[in-house]
Amino acid sequence: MNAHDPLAPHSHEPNPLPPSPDADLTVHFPDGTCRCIAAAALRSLDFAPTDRVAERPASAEQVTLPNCYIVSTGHGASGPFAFTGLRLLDLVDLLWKGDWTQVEVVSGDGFGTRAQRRELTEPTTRPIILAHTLDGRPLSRADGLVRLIVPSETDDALRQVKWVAHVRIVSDR
Ligand SMILES: Nc1nc2c(c(=O)[nH]1)N[C@H]1C(S)=C(S)[C@@H](COP(=O)(O)O)O[C@H]1N2
Ligand SMILES: [Mo]
Repeated sequence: MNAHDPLAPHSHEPNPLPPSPDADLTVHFPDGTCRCIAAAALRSLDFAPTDRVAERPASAEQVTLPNCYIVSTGHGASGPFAFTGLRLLDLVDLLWKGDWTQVEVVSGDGFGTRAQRRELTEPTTRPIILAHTLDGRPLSRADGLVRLIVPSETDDALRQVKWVAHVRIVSDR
């Protein structure tokens, strides 16, 4: 158990330093199992079908969101950026067919956010994505490597999680 809960409110002073060179992502399932996904597989969408999900959902594709800003009250904003990545919803649908109610996304430096199922499934042209590409180029480790982009969050950048290390699919039921 971490001394500090990464999903609890935290300071919005950004951490400029990547926590580790390792960028692989661990996806944790509601049944207690987990699966390691290489950052490269997010780009190619070439993960082997699991025993849980036989086929890739028709919607799984790379999405580019133009005009993204990383806005932080007190220390300015940067952008516009075009981030490309996989919808968080598509990652879940690719890997888990059972019940789920929310998804927690936590970085290697202990910073995280959660999204409720409703937020992920509502139709929108600006979905939450796991971005691996910034303005057409792979995200550098310093820029986050794999970064959650939440277009609806335009305040303290608290949901724009860099260095995503864990995606936890949670079922309350
Ligand atoms: N992993 C991680 N992600 C993070 C943070 C952090 O400390 N660690 N800080 C957040 C905050 S408060 C801000 S303002 C932005 C800063 O993003 P930037 O470094 O790309 O400007 O990252 C957000 N994402
Ligand atoms: Mo921030």
